[in-house]
Amino acid sequence: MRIGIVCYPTYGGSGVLATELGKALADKGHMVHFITYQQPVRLNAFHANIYYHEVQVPTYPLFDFPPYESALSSTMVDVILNQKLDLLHVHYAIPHASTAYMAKQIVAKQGRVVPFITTLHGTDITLVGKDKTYAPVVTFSINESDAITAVSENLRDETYKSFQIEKEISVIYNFVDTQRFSRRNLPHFRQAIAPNGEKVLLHVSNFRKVKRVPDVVKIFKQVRDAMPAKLLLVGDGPDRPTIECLCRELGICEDVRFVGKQEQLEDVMSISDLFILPSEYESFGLAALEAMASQVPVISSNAGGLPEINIPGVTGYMGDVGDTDTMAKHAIHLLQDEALLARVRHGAWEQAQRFHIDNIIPQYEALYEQVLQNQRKAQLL
Ligand code: GMT
Repeated sequence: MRIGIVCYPTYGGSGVLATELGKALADKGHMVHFITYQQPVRLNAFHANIYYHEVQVPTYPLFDFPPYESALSSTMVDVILNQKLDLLHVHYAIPHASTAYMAKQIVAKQGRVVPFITTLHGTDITLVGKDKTYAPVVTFSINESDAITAVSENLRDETYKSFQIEKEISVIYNFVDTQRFSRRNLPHFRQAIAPNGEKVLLHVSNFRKVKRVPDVVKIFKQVRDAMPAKLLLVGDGPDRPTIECLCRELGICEDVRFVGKQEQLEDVMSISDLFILPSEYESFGLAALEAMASQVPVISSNAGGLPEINIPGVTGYMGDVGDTDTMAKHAIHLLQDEALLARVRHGAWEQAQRFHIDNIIPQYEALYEQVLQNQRKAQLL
């Protein structure tokens, strides 16, 4: 198949997932065309079946807001026609679903029928999409999609609750490349981070409010009071100054390391003992899954889709949003009991196998086939 993938190219989970999906489809022989305003972060090596089309947004003194959506739709049209795409798969509803709808209408005028699939990722529904300034367009463009997927049952249910959706939403979970995210022994790296045998706690995110990174710091403070420990904070974002202030207030700066945006995440996960994700909402929690594949148990909140992947006592533990005491208590208990820790590490690894890339990619391929078949049937009518 010739597939166009549209996503945010930055460090967000939706862009990561879309890029990994495109790479996996290319490995299986499909021709994959990424249409984004910047090279996606995980698209970092040459692949014979992968093409990249940059969306250029020309500006003009009249524009306070350069019309990105128009530029994106026009680029989609260009790629559909010139690369003979069979379908478009857009990730994150805003504005990708409405721009795909526009592109579909434009090429239809030229006799080309190109279906589009929208994958809902989380904040496009639960935070931004619900806002009444966007909701009518989001509702319309989701309903106009030829197929809709959500990355967890929770996100599917939230979408039905928040919008008037007339179509079926299929759940296709996030996936992990368990070859890449498999625990490796990296003694020098571990020694550099935890020179005196300290436990290593890890958090990875875009440091937005929804991630509640200050809660990570509060949980860590309690763990560090109970045992020697280090905290690695991977990523960056708007809450960083607040987080740094909190570390200073709590007097734990020397044990907290901000390591910025990391591409070699698998290495960081390989030297970690616990992954902390106390989010206000998480449709799935891709980073937690990557941690599990690396045999790192997860201490998380029980928000959104997290209970669908983090099983208490098996892969980690959960607490209510904001209940840092409970999450810290679980973390300390787990880290102090070596036998339990070994069991939960194995449980986390086993759980990650359920979301193995080889189990999930065929679900997307089957959906594409179904959509193309529906389109052929509709053309015969
Ligand atoms: O939260 C992020 O890291 C960004 C966000 C995005 O859409 O870029 O991630 C969402 O999509 C991921 C991939 O499907 C999910 O694993 C995350 O749980 C989800 N984030 C939220 O729901 C807050």
